[in-house]
Amino acid sequence: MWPAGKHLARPVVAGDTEEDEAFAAAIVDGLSAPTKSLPCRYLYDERGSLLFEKITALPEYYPTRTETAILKAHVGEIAGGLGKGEVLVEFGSGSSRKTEILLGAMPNLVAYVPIDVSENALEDAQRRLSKRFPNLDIRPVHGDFSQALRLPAHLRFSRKIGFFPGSTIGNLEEGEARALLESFRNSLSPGGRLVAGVDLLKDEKTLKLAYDDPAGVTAAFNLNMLERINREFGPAFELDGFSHEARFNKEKSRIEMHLVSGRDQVVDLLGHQFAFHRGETIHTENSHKYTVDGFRALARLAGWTPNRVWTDANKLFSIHELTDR
Ligand code: SAH
Ligand code: AVI
Repeated sequence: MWPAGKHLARPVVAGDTEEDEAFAAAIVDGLSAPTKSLPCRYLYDERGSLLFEKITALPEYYPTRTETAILKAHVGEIAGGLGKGEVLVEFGSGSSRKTEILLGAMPNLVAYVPIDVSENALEDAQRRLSKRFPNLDIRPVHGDFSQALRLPAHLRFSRKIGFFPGSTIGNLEEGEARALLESFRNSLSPGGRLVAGVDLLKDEKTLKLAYDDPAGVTAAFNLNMLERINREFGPAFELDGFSHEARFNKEKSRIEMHLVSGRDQVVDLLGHQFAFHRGETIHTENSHKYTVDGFRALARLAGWTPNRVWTDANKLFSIHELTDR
């Protein structure tokens, strides 16, 4: 039996899930294109989520500690008056560490719904949070946050607050980012509110160091994409044949992560032969950097009303409050 995916020359294997099939199809599509790429959400398997957590503690990776400091400094304003009878929905929740700051200031929340593609990250976060907040109803959703939100029946009619920290919005192209903010508005309406963390445009040197740290943790995070493919569908990639590169694309105001082929090589994967010439890359992630006004304009295009904005003194990072009215 053969799957329906148009490029998928691979038999369905017993035990394959829909998720495996979607990943396999994305690999074949991405590596068959003239400019090779892989969707960045596949960076986050169990190992990828652990490596991302290590990135967040690096001295060069300023976003996490800066956003955390902004949240701590302004939690009264950000969360004040919110939470009573409401559901907090977090998109791409990962470790939910920043969420703890908000949860501490929202004692009357009805439920917390973390959504993530990384099952391990969701499980670890639930374990930790249920110890710290034993009375909180935690309802993890394992899945893609770009899909329409389906809440358990008893929560469907509660007012919803969205939380989208980490500048994960920056990982989407402009059109996709607008569509995602629109879909969040639909999921959170009526009377919805979104608190979103957005990394700000800054000098190239700071940006490149944040995405190419000397300890090589970001390189390991990026190369884990190939290791994951080898684990799930391989062996296919020779890991010494590829290296990590972080590029600043000034025109598009973004850092790009690439995996660069160090030699001419052919990779045998999923019934296909993917040819790489020396220097050719697989584009694995974009991380767009916004200005405060640029993000507010994008939010408006998605139908939100931008309200308050909080930043740090050095204007490295911003937190935006968007309302649905
Ligand atoms: N919110 C956390 C984690 C940010 S890392 C923080 O601010 O530190 C991005 C997170 O989004 C990861 O946990 C990753 O697994 C998740 N993610 C990425 N793409 C996703 C998608 N399409 N749907 C759901 N989760 C996604
Ligand atoms: C999750 N996301 C916003 C991170 C970022 O900064 O774009 C992922 C990351 N990639 C490399 N380092 C961190």
